[in-house]
Amino acid sequence: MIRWCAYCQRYQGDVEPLDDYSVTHTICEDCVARGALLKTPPPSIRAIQSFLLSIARSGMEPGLTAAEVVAQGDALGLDPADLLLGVVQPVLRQIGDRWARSEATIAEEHRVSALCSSVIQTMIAREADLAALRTQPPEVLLVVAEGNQHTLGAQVLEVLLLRHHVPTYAVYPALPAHEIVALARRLQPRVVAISAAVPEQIASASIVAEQLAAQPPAVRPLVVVGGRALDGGPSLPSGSPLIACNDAHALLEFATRPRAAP
Ligand code: B12
Ligand SMILES: [Zn+2]
Repeated sequence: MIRWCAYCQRYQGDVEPLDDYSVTHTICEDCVARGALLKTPPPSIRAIQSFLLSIARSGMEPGLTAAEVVAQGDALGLDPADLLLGVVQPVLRQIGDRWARSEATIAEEHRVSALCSSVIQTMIAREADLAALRTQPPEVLLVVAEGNQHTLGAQVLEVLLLRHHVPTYAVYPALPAHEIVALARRLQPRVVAISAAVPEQIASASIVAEQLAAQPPAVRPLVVVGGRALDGGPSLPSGSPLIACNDAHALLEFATRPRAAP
């Protein structure tokens, strides 16, 4: 289930059962601290649920445009990162699950993915100050693992990193391992974040991590792999320099952590 704070309308992460895409409510610590419990909650959770359904329906019928999705998110007062993580992401997961159970057609999945992709691009494009962070020397090099056709997760991460003022150099679609290594040597980011969707794609991320482990400590990045490839639990060989982590907020923490001492 997708959990939102009913008071401040911020996304609070998912709770079991994860394949249930209904929106449930909670109250976040900040709102408790502000004494919000004593006030009547706004009728927001139903609105978020029906917003989610109207995006999902765009797979089958003429439905919403990206501009309309962004405008409705604004009208509901949603933070852009919450819109992407708490609305767009569950819509994509749900269509994937329905497709895996043969309940959705490939055409439906493509339509929903295309709509979500343009919502993400619209979010990036409209934040002029974020664009500047894309041109600075990057703290994070964000790439898609060799062979991975899934780019939307990485795009959501890009928005999240930029909104947290982390200079980010992102490349989609996928890159071969040797190009990721060459880019990392040239750009010298603090973190190389690699998005992988199926377990076989972890091997190329391992190659990147092993090659970059030879860099001098002052310019040696952390190499992190994340994405649905980790669903069955990360299975990295012991001693691998590759870090497996699927938590977007942990990535922010890696991006701001000081480099290892020489
Ligand atoms: C859209 C989609 C596609 C589209 C991708 C379009 C595009 N431009 O991205 C297309 C049609 C191309 C596609 C193809 C395939 N897909 Co597909 N796809 C999906 C779907 C529906 C949504 C994925 C998505 O965008 N989610 C939303 C984003 C925001 O979430 P995310 O990707 O999980 O990313 C978040 C986190 O994982 C994390 N994260 C991601 N990367 C990283 C990296 C780091 C460093 C960190 C810290 C965090 C992190 O942060 C992101 C934001 O929160 C999922 C269904 C699902 N339930 O997820 C299947 C899914 C991912 N696909 C799957 C499969 C099997 C395939 C195919 C192999 C199918 C086939 N037989 O042909 C192919 C080819 C895959 C390939 N070679 O890469 C499986 C993967 C199962 C697995 N892990 O083993 C899924 C889960 C569907 C399913 N239920 O079986 N797919
Ligand atoms: Zn709250």
